[in-house]
Amino acid sequence: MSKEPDVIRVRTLFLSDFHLGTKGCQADLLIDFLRHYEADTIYLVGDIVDGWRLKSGWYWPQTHNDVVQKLLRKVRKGTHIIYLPGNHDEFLRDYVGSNFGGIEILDHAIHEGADGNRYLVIHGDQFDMVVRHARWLAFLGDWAYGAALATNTYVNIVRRKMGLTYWSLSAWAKLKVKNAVNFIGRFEEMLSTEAQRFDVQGVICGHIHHAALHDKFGVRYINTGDWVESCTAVVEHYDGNFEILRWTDRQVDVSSERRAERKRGKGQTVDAQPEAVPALPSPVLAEDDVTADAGTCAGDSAATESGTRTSNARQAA
Ligand SMILES: [Mn+2]
Repeated sequence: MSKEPDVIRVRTLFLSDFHLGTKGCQADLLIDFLRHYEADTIYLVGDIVDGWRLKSGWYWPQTHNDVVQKLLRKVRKGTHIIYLPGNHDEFLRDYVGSNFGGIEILDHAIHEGADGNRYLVIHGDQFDMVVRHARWLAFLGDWAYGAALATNTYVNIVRRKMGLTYWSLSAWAKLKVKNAVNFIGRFEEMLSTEAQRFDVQGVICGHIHHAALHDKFGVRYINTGDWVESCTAVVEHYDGNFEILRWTDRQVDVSSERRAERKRGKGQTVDAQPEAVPALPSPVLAEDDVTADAGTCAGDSAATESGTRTSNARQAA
């Protein structure tokens, strides 16, 4: 029962949006995933611990502890872990540059890919303000973009000091844009723009709970998804290929394997090698789904393909 599963070793793991400390966190699936994968480097791409929620009531079951222990054990076994705080674990931004139990805290990082490309790794909430006001910023030019980024940080520090909840981009998007697909597309475009400003070939982020991997905006855009609903992770294999894994699909396979194993009789070793689940192709929305409400944003035309899994861009982001 406690037999270690066959472990897949990858070059890098990118994980985000665990929201530990909330009931939504799928800690059991996450622990199962962490048992199956070992990596040279793990990037924790923000919203790992949900500090905003913890303040309004302590929720910290054993499984959430187990996730933390599992990560610390990996550090002891030689994995390099880099933690890039998000908006829900923004309290850690005060510790950027520090090291906790071997876990390095950074605001953002540049990942040198095995494919020879460089990737900006960042949670992504830094762009909420820009995504919201993209329409105006396009008029006002480059300085406004920088100003919006700075304002975003400032506003959230003030909100945090006042004990307010985090203002949610995705909740706003649902109300305001009617169609969250527009918002996902804008977010993806903003992050891709930022990668270009950093003069790198791609960006790897989280925040909107919508796993993705594409090159629609001139650079590679990779989103790690979340462990509240979609249970997704991004791996970089040693050959340089990136892949989105969906662990909920994998769970189905695990239980059917177990059933098959029981039927065949005990004592037999079943090859429990988890198969990588390929990223779902982004379904294309009907053109008339895109409402005129946000129609003037520069990114909207390209946003229509971003997919129908809009429930992933949840209020927790
Ligand atoms: Mn976030």
